[in-house]
Amino acid sequence: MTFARKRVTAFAALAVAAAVALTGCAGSTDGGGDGGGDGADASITFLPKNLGNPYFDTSSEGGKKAVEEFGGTFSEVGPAEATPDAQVSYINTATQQGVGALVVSANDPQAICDALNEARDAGVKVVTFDSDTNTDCRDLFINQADSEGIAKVQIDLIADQIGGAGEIAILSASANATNQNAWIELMEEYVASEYPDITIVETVYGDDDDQTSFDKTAALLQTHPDLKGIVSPTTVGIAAAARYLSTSDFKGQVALTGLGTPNQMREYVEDGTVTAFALWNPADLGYLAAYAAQALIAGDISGEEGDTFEAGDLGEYTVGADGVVLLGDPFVFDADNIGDFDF
Ligand code: RAM
Repeated sequence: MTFARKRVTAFAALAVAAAVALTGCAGSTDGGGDGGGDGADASITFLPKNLGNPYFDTSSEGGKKAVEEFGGTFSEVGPAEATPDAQVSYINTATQQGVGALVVSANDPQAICDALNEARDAGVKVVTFDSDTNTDCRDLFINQADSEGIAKVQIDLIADQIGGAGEIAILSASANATNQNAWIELMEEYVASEYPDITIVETVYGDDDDQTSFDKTAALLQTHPDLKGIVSPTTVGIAAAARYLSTSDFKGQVALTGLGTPNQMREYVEDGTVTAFALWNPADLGYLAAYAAQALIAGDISGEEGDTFEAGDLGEYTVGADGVVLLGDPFVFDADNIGDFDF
């Protein structure tokens, strides 16, 4: 219904944003935002769920671009594995260094809260992005898209790809990830209310690790011989599942969708393993998170509902309920448009 129209709008916005955000920092002066001037002491540390994930490489690129625009200092640190408390030591180090802000995607809603609150007591602003903590351990959460919309787009895609009936399974990231768990719960509710002929037979966890995700895909297909489709709401999971399917007898027989980056999924769309999947622009997400952090450091906002701030090329944003700032809508990629994107 409205989705087709949204796609067009989001497409235009993303194409422009991708061009802007991914050309690097060359020639970029202040993009009209008025954060400049008081950004000199803005040292901002990005802490993704783990390192080595192209999704977070791209969000950090966006963050770095923003920090360079407002004249702060950017750094990125993170653990090798996306486990619940692996980020604690990085948070403690940033606190000791007295950085201006931490920008964190959480592997667990609670496990890093004490460390984050110690950082805040020491004057560090805490912005979560992508995967939130509990609300009392951060100043703001930069949400990539409305969770209901993220759940709906993935289920509508798989339903379309399997003809609206049959067994499906979910290949998630790590078992405690706030973002995937919220989306999975909403996907289950949405299937129950909208698609009575679809059954979610199992949810497995690939831990946002390529090999684990690959192995879990193989196991799912063995365990459930009638499986019609897999939904993987993680860029690591969907790419590993696509790689498995692409050289197996299940290619073209078992549908796969979820959340992926165009660069990781391109070959599987081109070889017919995957027809369509969704995401937002991670570069924009990092860019917005960095501007939000800078606005907190500068004292332009405190994170209260109704606070507004300028996010460079992305324009003005308003803080919503529970300290959440929303980037935009998810976007669907398929064979017709995937060539337009490079991230
Ligand atoms: C992976 C991570 C990230 C998630 C994306 C969709 O890269 O789990 O948190 O937002 O997938």
